Amino acid sequence: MYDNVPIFESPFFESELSQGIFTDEEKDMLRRFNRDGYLIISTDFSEDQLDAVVADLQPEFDTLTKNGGDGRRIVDAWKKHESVRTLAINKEIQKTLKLLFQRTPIPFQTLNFPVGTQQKTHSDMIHFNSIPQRFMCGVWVALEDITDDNGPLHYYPGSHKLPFYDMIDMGVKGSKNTNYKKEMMSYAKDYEVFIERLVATIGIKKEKLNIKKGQAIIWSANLLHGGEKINDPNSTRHSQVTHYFFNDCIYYTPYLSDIAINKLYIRNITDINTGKKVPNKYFDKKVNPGIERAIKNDVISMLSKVSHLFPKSFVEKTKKIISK
Ligand SMILES: O=C(O)CCC(=O)C(=O)O
Repeated sequence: MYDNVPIFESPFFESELSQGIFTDEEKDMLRRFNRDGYLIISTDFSEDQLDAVVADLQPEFDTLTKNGGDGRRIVDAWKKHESVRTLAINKEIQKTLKLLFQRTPIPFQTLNFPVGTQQKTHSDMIHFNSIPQRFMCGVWVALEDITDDNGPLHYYPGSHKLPFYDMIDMGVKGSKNTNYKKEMMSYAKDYEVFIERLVATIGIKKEKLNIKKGQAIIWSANLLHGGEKINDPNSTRHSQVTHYFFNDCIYYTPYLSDIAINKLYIRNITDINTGKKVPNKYFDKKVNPGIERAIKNDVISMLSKVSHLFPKSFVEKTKKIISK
């Protein structure tokens, strides 16, 4: 077994499946996840639990809309609303994720949408990746029935098997995106355009997610997906996505990183299950958040430029302290 590759992504998938202890039903789920990169599931949420999320967030969506925002998403509402947290920490969903990835899931971010996002096609891996790679997924829960009218989610079955396209493939230095505005511009201009062209060129088939209230889709890190056009402008499309990493990894943001020059934008994630920070780990050893490392490198490089103004021993000592 190669534990540093999620089993469904393994080039030796069938052989690994036969070595593990799985029921026929589990093998079927793993085979579908391996082939398609997504899985549509039923959940055990009651109507009341689903409705509570919508009711709790409605005032915030209203305020966002009133203040001129597009009112399309609330990030990390789990911190304030138990109803949102309840969906994110659901045991049955996490049991399924544990089966699919053979590691313990860590819910680390929630997004809530009142209407269709019409978001361009992307792979979540550009936002969230792990080392070892691909220990990440999204779980999108329908809080009402989803049809072609209210801007359903779309996805490309099997697209998780495509290579992962990082910012360098677009000719962009991710770590140069040092503020939010630059980040967003580069994401739209470089990344989304590249993926749009990729999808059109290789001609893969798109599917739209028409599911019922209470159903959910699990997508693997590299599955291409986005939001369809809203056909009914008066429609709502309440939904919640929870993003999950898995234990014992480094968690980082590829579109802000340049690994080759040691600028790894490591995330400092919180496990929504426990409310506690999760250490980044590489082969069982803790690793500090990389943005700190990137800053340290910049400070050292600046110091080197003015080092002739100071005694050598002082410069060396300062570099040592910064590097710790
Ligand atoms: O809900 C949608 O329309 C898109 C959501 C999405 O792409 C995401 O959360 O990564």
